[in-house]
Amino acid sequence: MAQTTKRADFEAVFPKLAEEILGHAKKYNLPDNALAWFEKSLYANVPGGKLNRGLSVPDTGLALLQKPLTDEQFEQLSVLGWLTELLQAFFLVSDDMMDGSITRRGQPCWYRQDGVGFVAINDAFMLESAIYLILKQRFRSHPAYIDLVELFHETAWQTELGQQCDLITAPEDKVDLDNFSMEKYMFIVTYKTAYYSFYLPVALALIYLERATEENLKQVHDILIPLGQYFQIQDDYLDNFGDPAVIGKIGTDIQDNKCSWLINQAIQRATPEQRAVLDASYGRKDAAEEAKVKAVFNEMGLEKVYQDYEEKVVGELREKIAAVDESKGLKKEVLEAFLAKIYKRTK
Ligand code: DMA
Ligand code: MG
Ligand code: MG
Ligand code: MG
Repeated sequence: MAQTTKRADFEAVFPKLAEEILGHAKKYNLPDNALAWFEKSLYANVPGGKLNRGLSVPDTGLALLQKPLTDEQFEQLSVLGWLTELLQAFFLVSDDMMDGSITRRGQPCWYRQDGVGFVAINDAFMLESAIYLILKQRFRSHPAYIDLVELFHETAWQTELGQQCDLITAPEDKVDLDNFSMEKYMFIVTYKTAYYSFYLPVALALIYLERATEENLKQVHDILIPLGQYFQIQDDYLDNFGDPAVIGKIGTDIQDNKCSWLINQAIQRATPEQRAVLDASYGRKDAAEEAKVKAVFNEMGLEKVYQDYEEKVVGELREKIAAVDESKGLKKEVLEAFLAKIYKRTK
C-alpha cells in the first residue's frame, strides 16, 4: 500500500489557496467589509469537513505513481483536492437552504448563521466561481487544462440534475408516496452524489498526471459510481439512524418528504396498516408525525435491512475491484482505499 496524504499537510495548503482566491477579489477593489465577508464564508464553508473528497486527489496520485510525489505534484494535486472541496461547499451551502437543514459539521448551517440568511445564495455562487479562478491561475499551461475545466463544469451539471430531481420528487405541499420508486432513487443518488464525490477526485488525479484515457476513465467510473450510490444510501440511513452528535447534522429527510432509501424500503415492506401511517405522517413538518414514521421504520427492522444491504454491496464492490485490469495504468488500491474509508461509516 502506497503512503497516504497526511491530513495536516493537505490542510496546510488551504490558507494559501484562500489568499489567492481573495487576491482575485481584491483586484476588483472589493470594499473591505465585502472582502472580510468572503473570507469568513470561505473559512466557514470549505475546510472543517471529513475532507474525504479532497484528500482522495493526492492519494490517488500517490497510488498511481507508486512513489512519493514531488513537491510540485503534491501542491497541485492538493489544490485540485481543495477545488473539489470548494465544489462541495457550493453544493452544501445551497443544499442546506433547499432542504431547510439546521446544522452542518456540528455548526448552524451557513444560511442560519448571524446575519447571513439569503446572502448565502450568492456566497454559494462565489465558492463555485473560485474554482475556475484557481484553475486558470494554476493550470492554464497544463496540457489538459481544458479537460480539467470541462470536468468541473460537467460534474456540477450532473450534480444539479440530481439535486433538481431530488427536490421536485419531494414537494412540501403534496405528499404522494406513489411518486417514489427505486429507479427514481437510483437516478437521484447517482447524479446528486456519486459523480462529484467519487468520480471527480480520481478523474482529476488521472488528468493532472496525464494518465487519463477513455479506457481507464471508464474503468474507474464503473466502480466509483456504484460506490457513490452506496455512499448516499449510507447518508440516507444515517439521516435517520445516525447520531447527530457524530454526523454533525440533524436529519431532515422524513419531514422533507425525501425520496430516500429508507422510505423506498419501507414502501416495499409495508402492511396496509403501516402504509396508512406512512401516508398520513411522512413529509409532514411536525416532529410528532416524524416520530410515527420512525416507529414504523423500527418496527420493520430497517436497520437490519440496511446492514444486510451493506454487506451485500460491499462484497460485490470488492469483486469488481479485484477484477480491475491493472495493465491500463490503474491501481486497485486506489479503489480499495475508497471503499475502506466508507465501509461501516458512522459519520
Ligand atoms: C446530498 O444530498 C447531495 C448534495 C449535492 C449536497 P443530501 O441533502 O442528503 O445531503 P445532506 O444529508 O448532507 O444534507
Ligand atoms: Mg441536505
Ligand atoms: Mg439535499
Ligand atoms: Mg442526507
